[in-house]
Amino acid sequence: MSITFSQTVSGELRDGVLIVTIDNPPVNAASADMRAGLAAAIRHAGETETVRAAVVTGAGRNFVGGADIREFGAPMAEPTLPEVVASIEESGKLVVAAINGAALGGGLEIALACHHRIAAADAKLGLPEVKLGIVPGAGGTQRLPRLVGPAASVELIATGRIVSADEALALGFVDRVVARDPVTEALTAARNLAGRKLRRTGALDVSAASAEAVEQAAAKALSRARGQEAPVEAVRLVRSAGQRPLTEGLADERATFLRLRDSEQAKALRHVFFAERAAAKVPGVEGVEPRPVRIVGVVGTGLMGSGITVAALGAGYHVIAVEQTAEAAAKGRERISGLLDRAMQSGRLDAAGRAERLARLSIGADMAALAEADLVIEAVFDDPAVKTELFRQLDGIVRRRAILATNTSYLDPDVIAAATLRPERVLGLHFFSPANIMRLLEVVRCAKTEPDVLATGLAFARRLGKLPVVSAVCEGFIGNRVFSAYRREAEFLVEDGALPHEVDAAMEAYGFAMGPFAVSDLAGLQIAWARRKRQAATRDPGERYVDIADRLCEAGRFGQKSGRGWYVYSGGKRAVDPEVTALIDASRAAKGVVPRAVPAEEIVSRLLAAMAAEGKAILAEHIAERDSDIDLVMINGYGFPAHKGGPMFATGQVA
Ligand code: 3H9
Repeated sequence: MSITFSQTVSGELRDGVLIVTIDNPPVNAASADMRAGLAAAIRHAGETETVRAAVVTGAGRNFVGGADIREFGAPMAEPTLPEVVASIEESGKLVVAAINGAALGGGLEIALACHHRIAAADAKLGLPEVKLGIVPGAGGTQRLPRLVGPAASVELIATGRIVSADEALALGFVDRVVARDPVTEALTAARNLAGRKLRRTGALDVSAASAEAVEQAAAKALSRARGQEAPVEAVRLVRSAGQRPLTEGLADERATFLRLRDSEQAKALRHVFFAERAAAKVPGVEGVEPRPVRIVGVVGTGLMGSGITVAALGAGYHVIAVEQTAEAAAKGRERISGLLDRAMQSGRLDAAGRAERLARLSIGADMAALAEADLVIEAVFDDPAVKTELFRQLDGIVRRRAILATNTSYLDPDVIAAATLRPERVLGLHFFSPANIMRLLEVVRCAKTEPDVLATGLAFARRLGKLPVVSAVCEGFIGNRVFSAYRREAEFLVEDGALPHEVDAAMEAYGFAMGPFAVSDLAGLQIAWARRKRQAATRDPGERYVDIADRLCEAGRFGQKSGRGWYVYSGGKRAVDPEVTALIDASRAAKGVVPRAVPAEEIVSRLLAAMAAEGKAILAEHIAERDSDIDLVMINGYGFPAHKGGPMFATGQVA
């Protein structure tokens, strides 16, 4: 017999056990209706004599994806999640969580309050609240330490890391992992455990951990938190869990959660969360079936090509990599194995994984090998003649349905596509370096790219674990174009009177890992110099132009690699170089500019405004689909701090 507790929660009594199913698509979020239904179900179990125990599970692929983030802007309706969670923990009847899929945030908090937890092997568990600029608000910071200790809790909660069911079992916050159907297993557990003393998580002591371990976990998590408040608060709350009664810890956690929920950082991170989901919706491609891709061809195994190869191998593809000569191919193989070695050193890969990946790679100097590939990505030198010739050649080698992608940063992919007989199968896949690590992938829709070709590019990017953002064709696509505007304004600031290190310091204080001049030095000044020279003939003479970077290049200062650029480098450390300051002075004097002090606030606001203005132009030209796509590109490809929401959000341009 089925019992309806609310629109999203129902129950079924089986052999004295009430199976409570949460069915609130798409992710079973803890909405007001769901909370009311779950509370009613637990009450029903407690009050009904024929019910010996309850099992809580989710319908579909998720257990509970967390609190309903869409409700965060409005006042919370009763019952609150902490109230529901408390009613589960305090229930007089056994409650077992059958974790069938993702148990995240408030979803995991529900599970932690249950008296026993059984997870499906493919379930994902975690408290990712810090990624939304908040801390767990329904007991996560107080109950997790009671199950796994403070050091592991600090690591999990302050980073928001999501773990597999096996890891959750090893850590101690699930009791059992089953290959299939956790509900059946939970029913058995419910029958076995019903009537015995309930194990209430909140009543457990926080195990003593070495202060050093907690300290280390906190330092590591916070080193990546630059300027974000939530991880700091998460660490504080977890630390306090063992030092005061549960009720006090819960009250502090709740107050902190409510305060952070309304913070600017949380608003910005919510924007980023929904921006990522919006970016997946590409007009004209929804419902379009991608072409099957099993074998990926990569032309060129330099820095980019080898990174792309490693990313594709990591996603399970077979890769055919091609170089111009056998020697270059041998070097490419070395580079690729080197990247895999590094992944092993950092613990991301084991020896068996490395061997298995290399077994899926073939590398040589024969272009004809690409006849087997379903998708070929070129990552050769960014020269128009080289690329168009290559595409012409590839056109005659690959299968009819194979897709051709260019990784160009600045060349016009429409021109490259036009060199082929089938431009409709050409698109841009603009990876960011290092391509095996960076999450952003600009998927460039050329004038003639067919919808299923674009859909294939998007599906490929997702399988690589990347965040694809679609861009139409323009000089630099979304990212480099906005970044150029940023860099240009940074140079205006220097010409006006700021010094490069002052500009960098202001942006680093804002939240960037590196300011624009430090980034230029890291990337190298030559590519931008070449581009400026290319554009010189068509540049509007009335346009403001700062020639300091040209002077630096003429002086052989190409950035960090040459030991000198905007800064001088020794032992990897940057320092202000008086020679550069003199060069800047001379350039200002030549233009009759009297330098003035530029305050940090002006530096930040002008640089944000420059990015946003370019973003608006990009939208007006239909290069980007939506303002939030621009924010995602700048956050994931250019180090814009996520907790500031991206340049469009930060300047109030987002609708
Ligand atoms: C929290 O729990 C606070 C508590 O501690 C305290 C409370 C008091 N709410 O990602 P997908 C939407 S904070 C509302 O593509 P998948 C999403 O926008 C929360 N909506 O699916 C999208 O909508 P649309 C902590 C949500 O299968 C649709 O669902 N939890 C929520 O690839 C599909 O999303 C998290 O941070 C939500 N919580 O992945 C987990 N979640 O179709 C956040 C998703 O209109 N969620 N939506 O664009 C996830 O990580 C993934 O969605 C999940 C499923 C892994 C669950």
